[in-house]
Amino acid sequence: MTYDLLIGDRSYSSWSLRGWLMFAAFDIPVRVTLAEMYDPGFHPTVERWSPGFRTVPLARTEEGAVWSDTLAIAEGLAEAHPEAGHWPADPAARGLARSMAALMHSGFGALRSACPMNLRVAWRGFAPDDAVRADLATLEALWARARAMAGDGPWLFGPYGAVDAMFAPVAMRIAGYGLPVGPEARAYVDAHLAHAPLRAWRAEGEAADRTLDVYDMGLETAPFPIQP
Ligand SMILES: N[C@@H](CCC(=O)N[C@@H](CS)C(=O)NCC(=O)O)C(=O)O
Repeated sequence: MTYDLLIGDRSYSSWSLRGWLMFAAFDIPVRVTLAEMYDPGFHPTVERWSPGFRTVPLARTEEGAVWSDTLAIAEGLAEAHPEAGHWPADPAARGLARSMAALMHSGFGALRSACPMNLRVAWRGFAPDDAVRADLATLEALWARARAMAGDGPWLFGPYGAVDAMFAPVAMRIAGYGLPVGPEARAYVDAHLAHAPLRAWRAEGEAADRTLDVYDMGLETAPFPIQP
């Protein structure tokens, strides 16, 4: 079974990254179509894939079912590929993983709006305000709670799971904006920076060579910590 996935610009679309990782990090074949963000054709393309929806990512199965939204993609794939391990097998760990993925989906608004994902550059001199620091404190506490339940492996519950795909863009923000986190959280960020699928995604975004000025923070830049 090969799926189709509609994504936005790889360097900037954090939700597309999450959706794509739900396939790529679990060795599930996927054919990607790019809809360039801020282009007049973007929303009409999304609507053609799934009338009434306006955002990427969108996944389509060979049978024509469409999953809009990263959580729908995670649940659709977990149902179709139970052996892939999107969620932890242990019920308590699975409950926490699902809760954390849901919180990532609906929360951390301060961090998300102050630090848009940008995989093309790192920013120097970004000063997080109290709201961003509070989001980071929540993240660190939840990550530590998950790691306390983790089996073998560097990810939140040991092996890579859907919850790690949900947090991958946050890890990229911590790396790219130099956000202050403790050593445990930093180790988790470093695991994402070294993750082969994420590196491949970033390299493809670089190759697209399309810089969107709307994501310019007006700060001094440095090379992004993952190098090709
Ligand atoms: N909750 C959605 C969020 C998707 C989302 O906001 N995607 C952005 C790109 S990163 C988008 O398509 N924006 C276009 C728009 O909002 O019109 C998900 O989980 O997939």
